Amino acid sequence: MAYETIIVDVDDHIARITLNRPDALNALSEELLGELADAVTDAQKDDKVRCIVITGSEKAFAAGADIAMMSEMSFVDSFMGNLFTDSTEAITRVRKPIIAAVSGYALGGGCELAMMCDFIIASESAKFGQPEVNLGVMAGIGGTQRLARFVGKSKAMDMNLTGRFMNAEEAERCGLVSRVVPNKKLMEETMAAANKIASKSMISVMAIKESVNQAFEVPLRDGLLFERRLFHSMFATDDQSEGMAAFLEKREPQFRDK
Ligand code: DAK
Repeated sequence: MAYETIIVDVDDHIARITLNRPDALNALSEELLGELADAVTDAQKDDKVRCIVITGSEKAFAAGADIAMMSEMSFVDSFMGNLFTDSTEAITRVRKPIIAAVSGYALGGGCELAMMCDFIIASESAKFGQPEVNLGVMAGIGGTQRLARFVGKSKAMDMNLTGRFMNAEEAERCGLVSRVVPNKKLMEETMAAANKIASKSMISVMAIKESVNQAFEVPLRDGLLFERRLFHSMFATDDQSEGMAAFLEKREPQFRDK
């Protein structure tokens, strides 16, 4: 499908989606988030795709929701139109893993989009922030909720109340990003991680994603039961037999997603 605000490349089992509004530092418009939702939904349906990568430019992953667009909006427009809800829910419904590769600014909705992904790999130049307070508003798609779960109450309050930016080193230290890599290596390292995931059994991969996400939804006892039952169910798969046999036979497993 031809898109206006994103670029999609599917290669080697990886769908790589690049946000592409360079003149506005990839600010999130309704069109961009709608196209992104379509692209990840297509990637979910495409049997070739085993992992999804969302990235931006060197200067900006995304500098937030489009302020020019929002400046024209009333409460009624925002409430009745339910702005960004369908598109962001479509992104979080995807069952295949999504990696955010972040360079430069990931602010407001940009930081929130990165947090909707399964994990974030950041370049040394990455800057994260929830500066909506500077605009007389507040975060609206996870900046108070997901960020608090990632980094704890104190830093989530600090980021949201002061609007300050956090650099990559601080973001890694407090658990917002999984790793920081040199600027020039961002895509190489991210694609290596995506390829590693793509080589596993998709049954394990998708079950792991569901199970980790349960940790943020249910009490520990329920989460542990969910994990244990999923673990038990793995013994109904050919990939479990193959994975364990390959280990014992000292060879690489040939997973078939069966
Ligand atoms: N929206 C629109 N345009 C943006 C933009 C944004 N968020 N960020 C940057 N741009 C545009 C600039 O206006 C400029 O355009 P021209 O003037 O060249 O036409 C161009 O990108 C380059 O930006 P700068 O000239 O400002 O570049 P600098 O390097 O000097 O500064 C910066 C980079 C990232 C520090 C600065 O651009 C900046 O502060 N940007 C705004 C950051 C921000 O406040 N982000 C939060 C936006 S509010 C909702 C849920 C969530 C949200 C909304 C609704 N619902 C549930 C309904 C989310 C809200 C937000 O994210």
